[in-house]
Amino acid sequence: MKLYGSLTSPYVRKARALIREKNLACEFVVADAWAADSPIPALNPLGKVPVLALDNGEVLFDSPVIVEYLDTLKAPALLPASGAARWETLRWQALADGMLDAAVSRLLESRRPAEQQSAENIRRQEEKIARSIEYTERCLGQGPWLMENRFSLADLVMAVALEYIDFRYPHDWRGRHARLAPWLAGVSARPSLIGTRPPGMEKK
Ligand SMILES: N[C@@H](CCC(=O)N[C@@H](CS)C(=O)NCC(=O)O)C(=O)O
Repeated sequence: MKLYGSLTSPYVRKARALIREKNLACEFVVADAWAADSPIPALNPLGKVPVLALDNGEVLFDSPVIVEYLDTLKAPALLPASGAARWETLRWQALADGMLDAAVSRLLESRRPAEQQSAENIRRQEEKIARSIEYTERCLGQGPWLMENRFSLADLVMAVALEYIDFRYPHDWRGRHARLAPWLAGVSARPSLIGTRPPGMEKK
């Protein structure tokens, strides 16, 4: 099994961290989706990473599909198999992915030539991120995990999203969300997250 992706993509990091959590055998192939000679469009018509190439020749994309597949390979499952806990976990993943989409969109907009940038688009993306951080803190219980009494996919994907926001859209969200900050510090201290931190990302 081979996972294709870049060291900085947070969508790829979700899969890389899960592979470490579950101690799966998977080769990591560094591939830049934007490069002219990238192998990615031949594997994924959308031209995006991550891509997971299975030993039987099948190829999986995108990150929610890949993490769900990887989670089935070895117990214990980080995504509950059924019931309310499953939908809740998938909703956390949808929120985390949406936060990443907003942070990426904001970053790409801010990298356009100044006269072509849309301040309105940047503001909309920042509002999505602010509301999502607020929502996450509101849902956080007293324990160290987002769901039930154990570490789950919800914690992993939300930690990846918040650390990516620190990396690409640094701002003082901790000042207004005093409970979320220690929660993130706890989850991001896991070896799976330390070992997949992008080059240049500092520990908060
Ligand atoms: N929804 C996709 C998003 C993946 C994504 O946007 N990856 C970026 C890297 S961070 C990419 O490959 N971009 C290349 C492109 O958009 O052409 C997923 O969850 O896998």
